[in-house]
Amino acid sequence: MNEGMREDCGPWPAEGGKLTSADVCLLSPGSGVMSSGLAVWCLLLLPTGAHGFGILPGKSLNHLEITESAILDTAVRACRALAHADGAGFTSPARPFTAQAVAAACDAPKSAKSFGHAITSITLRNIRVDIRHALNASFHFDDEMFVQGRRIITEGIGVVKASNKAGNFEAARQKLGEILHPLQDFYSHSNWVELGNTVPNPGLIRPDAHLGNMADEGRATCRSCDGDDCRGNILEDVIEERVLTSGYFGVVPFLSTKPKRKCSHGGAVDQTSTIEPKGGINKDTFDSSHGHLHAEAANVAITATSELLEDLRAAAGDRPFLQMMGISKGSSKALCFVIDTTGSMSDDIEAVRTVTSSIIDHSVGTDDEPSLYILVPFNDPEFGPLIKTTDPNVFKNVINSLSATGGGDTAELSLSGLQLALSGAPSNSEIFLFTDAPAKDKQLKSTVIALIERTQTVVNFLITDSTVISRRRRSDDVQQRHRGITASDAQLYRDLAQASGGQVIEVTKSELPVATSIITESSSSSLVTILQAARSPGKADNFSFIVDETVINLTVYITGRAVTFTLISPKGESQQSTDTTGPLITASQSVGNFKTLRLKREVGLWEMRMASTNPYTLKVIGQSPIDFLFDFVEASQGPFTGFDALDTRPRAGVSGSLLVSLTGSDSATLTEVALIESAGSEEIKGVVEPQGSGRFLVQVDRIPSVEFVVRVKGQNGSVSSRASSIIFQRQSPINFRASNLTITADSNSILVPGTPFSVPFSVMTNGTGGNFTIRATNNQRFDSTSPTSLFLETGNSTNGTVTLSAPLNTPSGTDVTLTIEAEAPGGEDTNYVVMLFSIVNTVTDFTQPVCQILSVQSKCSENCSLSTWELSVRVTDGAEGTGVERVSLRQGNGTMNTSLAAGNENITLVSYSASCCAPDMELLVVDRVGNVGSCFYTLREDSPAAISLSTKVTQSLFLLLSMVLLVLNPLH
Ligand SMILES: *[C@@H]1O[C@H](CO)[C@@H](O)[C@H](O)[C@H]1NC(C)=O
Ligand SMILES: *[C@@H]1O[C@H](CO)[C@@H](O)[C@H](O)[C@H]1NC(C)=O
Ligand SMILES: *[C@@H]1O[C@H](CO)[C@@H](O)[C@H](O)[C@H]1NC(C)=O
Ligand SMILES: [Ca+2]
Ligand SMILES: [Ca+2]
Repeated sequence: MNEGMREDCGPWPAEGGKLTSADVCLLSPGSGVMSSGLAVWCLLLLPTGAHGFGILPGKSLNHLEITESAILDTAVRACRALAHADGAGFTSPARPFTAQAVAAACDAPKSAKSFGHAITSITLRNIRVDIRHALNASFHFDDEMFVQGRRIITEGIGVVKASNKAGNFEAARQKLGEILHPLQDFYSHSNWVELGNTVPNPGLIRPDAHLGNMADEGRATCRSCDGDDCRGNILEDVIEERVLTSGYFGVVPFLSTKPKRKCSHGGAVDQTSTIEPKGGINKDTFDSSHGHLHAEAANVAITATSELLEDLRAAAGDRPFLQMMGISKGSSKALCFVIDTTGSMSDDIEAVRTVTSSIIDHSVGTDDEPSLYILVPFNDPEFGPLIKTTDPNVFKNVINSLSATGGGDTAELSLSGLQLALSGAPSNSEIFLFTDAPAKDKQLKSTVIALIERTQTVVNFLITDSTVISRRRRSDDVQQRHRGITASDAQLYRDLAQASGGQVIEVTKSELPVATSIITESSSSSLVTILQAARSPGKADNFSFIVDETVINLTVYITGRAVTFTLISPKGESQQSTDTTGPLITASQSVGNFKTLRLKREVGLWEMRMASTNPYTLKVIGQSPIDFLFDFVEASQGPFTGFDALDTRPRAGVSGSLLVSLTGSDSATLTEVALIESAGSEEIKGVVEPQGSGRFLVQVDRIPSVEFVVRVKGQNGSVSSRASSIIFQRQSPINFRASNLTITADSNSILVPGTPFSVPFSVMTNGTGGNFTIRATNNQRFDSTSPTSLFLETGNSTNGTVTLSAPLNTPSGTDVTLTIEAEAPGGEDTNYVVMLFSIVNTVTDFTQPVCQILSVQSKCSENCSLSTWELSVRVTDGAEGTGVERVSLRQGNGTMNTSLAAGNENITLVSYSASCCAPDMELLVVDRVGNVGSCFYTLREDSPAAISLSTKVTQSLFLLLSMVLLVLNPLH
């Protein structure tokens, strides 16, 4: 691993063995001068018109960039370690790293999109801290809030580790983003850098490490700046005695809480800096009070971020850590089934078994292998649990063990099952729901739609024997069950499918095995949506779509009865639905109401003229590496500019913003983003502003009041050298809705099992007032209380509180998705807020496991390759510890065995033997709550006869140091 780091770092450094930030490979490449600004407050200083996160090319380095840079670096190290552990080679991508290049280097090229999603999710949570907690000093290490800031970070680390351990990666990402903010702010807002420190403060991420010598309440720390020049405003004795302080901050003029003779944050917004001692000490940008130290602060912040990530990586293990980052082998997609297991479903379950086996057997070891398998069974009155595994054989067994029984009356709990799946599947998944019955839990419809919109997940329904009601009724069904789905029952499923851009496939049980081909296709990696539309009631309409040269396997799905169409290719050839042969459709399949057409590969503008008066849906998909991700974001209303990702519907009829990322190509660029009304063709185009790293901020004048989809167009730069670079088109399959209601809730806390947890929220309407229905639903079936209605007056906001209680035995790392909905009188307008909370038991174990040498044997001779050395070590977690969870070899290529001590399960015995040519070894020891220790042993070359052994128990934090030691004392 140190070898690897050197590769990335350029010449490995270190004068006098001291690790300085300039030596660490986490710096941006080739830049003697850092670009610029730890932009917490720097956003503020941007001239109006420069929207976004403060990224001015070549100028500023903000939270987003610091975070992304550290994530990319840490992912590369984890991938390298995994590759080496698998005996494979690893080629580091060229700097500067991009998500695309890192995913490719990790041998997971299909993960570009989910890696991009993870980075965005983490960084948006980081940025949110400036918007939601702008004035909470603890989140920014302002006002000398060192202990409080450290508590936010260390508690958060515990949550991230528990969530990772439970495989709840989205919860881990959100918490991680939130705690990286104060971690990074520390280096900009405190005097750590002014004290001459060039490495991170270990006390910030470890509760048992010393945070430093903090200034007393009454201690004077600053004098006024000399005009604009704030260099040297920190008092000399503070520097000499290495006393830690930070700037005070306040935005309200004449209401400063700054004690006498303390430093201020500084800058135009900070009103405390106008009071003696004037000026400030922040290093947010080059223009800040201490802007001359901006580059130093930004560098240490990157290193600190990487160290925190390394600690999480060591606690989780490389593979789960990479999963948290969205990087996994295979398709990087989940195969997700929600299955009715009531009495009549045995044929359907059999079809699921067959298609699952076929997908697994054909894809294992390929890029199409699902990275995650999810199953949610539902019945009546039972449903769930959600079963999640990365092991295809485990999943096969789970599917094989399903049987069809029970269910009572006809209707079943399909939406409860779907709610579980939507809360447990990664964002941007595709879910397949199998049933032959109507939903018994229709009241969950709006909750399910909220989850579809927020997770951007597609739901397909495979409904069998929906048209056989009369036959079954006449027959003497043993169970006397009235199977079948009426038109209105089916409409519920159609509405949900339509909201998500999925299909409702209605077939007989015997036809189902044919229809499952859609599952096989959707599980293929790099599937993109080019067009998705629906007309209900049906009407003749023309749809056009652009096919670019990166698209293969162009496929059209049509659902609907007796739907006719004419297809016209870019070259003007045409083929009708009634033509059994023709130039454009290379293959087709029709089963039930579902038609699949494979199109000839032809680049350019295609047209589909639908002629049906029956309701229909049309979807055009293909395979291409180029895709996009987006979130609705909202400009901050607070003192700081910036954008916050919405957990709600956007506001209807007013301007709005989207943050769009292109994935799968470093050379692609976005040229157009349009919101298209789903039922018609009205388009609202946005203004696209590049933000760097493949991100674009899009401003639209108006978010439609009716359902709409998001379509992007762009150009793939890699072909722009060619005379005619073809534009690409992608569409989000999800149909979004906006609302006149605003609903806000704080989503920033941790649930403790057994303790009721309050979620205050407020609702406001811009439309007509009245009595609004309130619904609070959670996917864990935790007890909850909430108002059932609230009276709202136009323009005024009304508050309510939801209380959630997690049972005492809820395991740490569990998460719960809470949806709070508000529905206008008459039901025309609904908004919601979807929140994810982690449940964590109070952590009392803050110490890492320790190692103790039992014996060393070395028979090393002159020729090291002829001799071996052996070591045995005992690892324990102390009397108060949670116990040793995992021991792994971090360095050394010898053979390691571990066992539990006879009669004492709290002691892990490690035996290690290696060639004398490999004299170093390092153990990583992790306890059950994720405290990481590392034990390093080396045979010194200078005394080969009498082996001297250096033992050092280190935290992962000090790993870099021990690696430097290794590099400085080369053995060969
Ligand atoms: C996609 O196309 C390739 C060749 O172009 C073919 O080998 C493959 O089977 C197709 N995949 C699907 C799912 O149709
Ligand atoms: C919001 O209010 C406007 C004006 O009252 C109305 O036209 C529009 O349909 C409403 N939007 C939604 C989503 O209800
Ligand atoms: C409220 O609605 C009016 C008219 O529809 C619109 O001009 C205004 O911007 C809306 N305000 C908000 C906060 O949505
Ligand atoms: Ca039933
Ligand atoms: Ca411990």
